[in-house]
Amino acid sequence: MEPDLKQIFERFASEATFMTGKAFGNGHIHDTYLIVTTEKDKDNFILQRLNTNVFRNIPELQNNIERITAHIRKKLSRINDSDLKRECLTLIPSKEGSSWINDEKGNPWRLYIYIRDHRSYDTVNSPDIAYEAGKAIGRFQSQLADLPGEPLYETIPSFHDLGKRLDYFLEIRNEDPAKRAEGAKGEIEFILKRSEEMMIIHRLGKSGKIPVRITHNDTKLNNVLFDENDKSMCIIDLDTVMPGFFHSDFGDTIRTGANIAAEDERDLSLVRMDITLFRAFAEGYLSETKGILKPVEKEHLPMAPLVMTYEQAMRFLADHIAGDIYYKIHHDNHNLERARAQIRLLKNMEEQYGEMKKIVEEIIRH
Ligand code: ADP
Ligand code: GN1
Ligand code: MG
Repeated sequence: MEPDLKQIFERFASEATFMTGKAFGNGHIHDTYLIVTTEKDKDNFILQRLNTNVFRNIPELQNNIERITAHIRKKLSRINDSDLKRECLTLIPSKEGSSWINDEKGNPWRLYIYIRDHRSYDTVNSPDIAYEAGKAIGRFQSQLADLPGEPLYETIPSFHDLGKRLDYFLEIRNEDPAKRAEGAKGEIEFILKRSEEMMIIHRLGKSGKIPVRITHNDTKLNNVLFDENDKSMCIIDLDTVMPGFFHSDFGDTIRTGANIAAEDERDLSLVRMDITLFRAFAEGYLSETKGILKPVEKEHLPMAPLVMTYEQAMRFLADHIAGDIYYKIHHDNHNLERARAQIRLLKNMEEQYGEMKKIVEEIIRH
């Protein structure tokens, strides 16, 4: 049954009148709705039913987001001409003063101001947009580098812990609950063959050589919103902002943004990383972070997109084998197709790895 969006919306202190509500965006995790309001001079809103299968502790999750947005807003408010409603997510409290509510079935919901007049991309073909996205990720990381207080709550434990991801992958392959392992033999083999090589950043992190930072951890291109001039404006989807390695963010933006095909492209001949876009992302990212990155972090940046593409291929494949229990899917075998496209992308990155290293070295030298 469709949720009663009007009734849920009215439990928040938006001071605007509900006109329409409809499903919105291409996110894989939450149920997201755009709420259009009657008054011309008031905001529209994004209402989300949170995925409690993925996020187990909603109070801690929301507490993280309150802290993150308050910190960024404080920084923006010191800059002339900042547009606080467009450059940072704004949570609207419920009428009882909490940043989320539970509906009668116990499902949690939250409300954000809709970022008006934004542009959003699943893929890009313009180096200018790639540069802007890289810059936005770097800026976000540096904005949060001095977040006061306790470490952020780990909303999904071991989210980018490749060792644990691999353990789960092997477990689910052995268990094979949906009897799909046989049909994905080649893909499974591909993943297992690279398990040692792809562990490099993870190992350096575990041994303390790569520092733990505050990172976004889900820097898919469509989590960066752009303004009407294609300047990067706001980073959204803050649910996984928590301790992590800078590499995850750099790597995932390139995995999604420098791939000229869709994340789930079925025609694998279309899937490849555009090296010009890679350069633009790296230039944008490093323009904001060159001063804070340690030499060991810089040295391993070129490997980050490969590692994140590998991790994503493994995650999609594991979810296919598990019987599609994590990601929203739109048709049968969707997770397998996604995994295949990521595998193809990784192969293509492997071919271009030498060039990627040269480009990063060049940018750092200048
Ligand atoms: P998911 O975790 O499911 O990806 P997101 O929080 O990323 O959920 O939201 C899904 C989509 O909704 C985004 O990709 C974006 O298009 C849109 N969206 C989310 N929040 C806002 C906002 N405040 N303003 C405008 N669009 C938004
Ligand atoms: C999910 O929430 P969304 O759609 O931006 C996932 C990411 C994956 C991505 C793959 C919390 O991102 O980790 O990289 O799908 N988010 C979570 O498309 O698992
Ligand atoms: Mg998202």
